[in-house]
Amino acid sequence: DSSEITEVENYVKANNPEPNPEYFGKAKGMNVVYVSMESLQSFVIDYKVNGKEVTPFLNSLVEDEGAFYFDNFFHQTGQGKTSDAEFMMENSLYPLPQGSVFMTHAENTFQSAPAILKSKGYTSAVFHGNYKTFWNRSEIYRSFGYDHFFDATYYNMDNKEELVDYGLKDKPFFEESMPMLEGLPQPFYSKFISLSNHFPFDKHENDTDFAEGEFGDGVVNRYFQTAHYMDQALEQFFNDLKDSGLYDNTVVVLYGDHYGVSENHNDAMSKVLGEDITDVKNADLQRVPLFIHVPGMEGEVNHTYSGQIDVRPTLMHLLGVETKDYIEFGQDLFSEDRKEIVPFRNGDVISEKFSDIKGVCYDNESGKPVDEKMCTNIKDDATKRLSLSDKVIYEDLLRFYKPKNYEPIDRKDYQYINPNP
Ligand code: GP9
Ligand code: MN
Repeated sequence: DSSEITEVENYVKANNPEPNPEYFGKAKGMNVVYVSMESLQSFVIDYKVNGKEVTPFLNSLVEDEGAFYFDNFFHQTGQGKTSDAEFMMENSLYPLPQGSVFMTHAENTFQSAPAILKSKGYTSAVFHGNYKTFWNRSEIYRSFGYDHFFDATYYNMDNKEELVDYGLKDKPFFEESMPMLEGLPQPFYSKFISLSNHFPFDKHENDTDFAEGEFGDGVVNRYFQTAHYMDQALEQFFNDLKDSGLYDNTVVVLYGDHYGVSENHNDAMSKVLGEDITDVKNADLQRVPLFIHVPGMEGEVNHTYSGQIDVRPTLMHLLGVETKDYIEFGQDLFSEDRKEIVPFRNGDVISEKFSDIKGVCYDNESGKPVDEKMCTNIKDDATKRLSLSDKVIYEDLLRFYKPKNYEPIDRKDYQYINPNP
């Protein structure tokens, strides 16, 4: 009932740090482009196979484009994989301990980024080379208030060479997306969901001259090849954004959605990294890349311990949108007094100094186990955040909550009709 939302509201208000005035509003009125980079983990950044960089384009973004890069940024997804990552980015609520919110709670009331920005004059759109029902996207996007969903029916899906299991390969996907993006009224809030670097990382040997790795495991070997192909597709997309003139007026956020190489491939991964894949190392490997490019700002590498939950307030504050009246569990990545804590759905918690991995408390610096008491604080904090967020979803509590200066949306006003029925 409504007293429960008051408990959540009080917690959120007491625990969300103030935005950093040096960043607040720096991207006011600009367009937004999000890119979900399928299965991309941070270990590929600056990694070389046979002396060649796997992701030369991404590696150049800080230096050449002035992007921000977050090297202690983690995915926090559960069974909902891509959809869980999307859910956090749009809502700054945690995904559920089981299943995907997209599948189980699509008709809840949400106060999502597309709806928040709608009242600021934004048009919103999702671009994805798979069909709209996958992950129940065409239902939950209505609850998020997405104006447009350009799914596979908007793309040329006739050439078998250009398809992988889940849809269109990244290069044709971004290429065919450009005219649709350019056709949107500005400012727009948009999301591109890439596909090529999806398990089992195949069907790209003729699309790049990047050789497979030689680590005795086909999945790991090919991962570098499909990641390289995605990197090239992203470079092409950036060039197209520049040619269209959009680049100078658009915030671009690139994020890895979740891990691609599971623990089943630890033998090969220990060859890749030249060290044993311990529990701590496996937790380390849940880092995914996050890049934010803000036109006119000089970026840098930022080391704050953070996760996908934290991106929405960061973006909103860059756009000059206050978030203190929204129910959100993330903390602005640029805030001076953010608490560096990353709760995971498997029960692990990583923080700036200590990490609780599979019930053992470790000191980050030494990597050695320490007295479990050192992790009590972060564990309690993580449990509190996760359980309040879960309650919001399970009991559909945002029904009872009306943020100030927010115009509620009605999911009935949104639907996504195929262009060629
Ligand atoms: C499917 C794509 C992949 O449309 O987003 O989803 P995943 O299997 O990574 O969750
Ligand atoms: Mn995915």
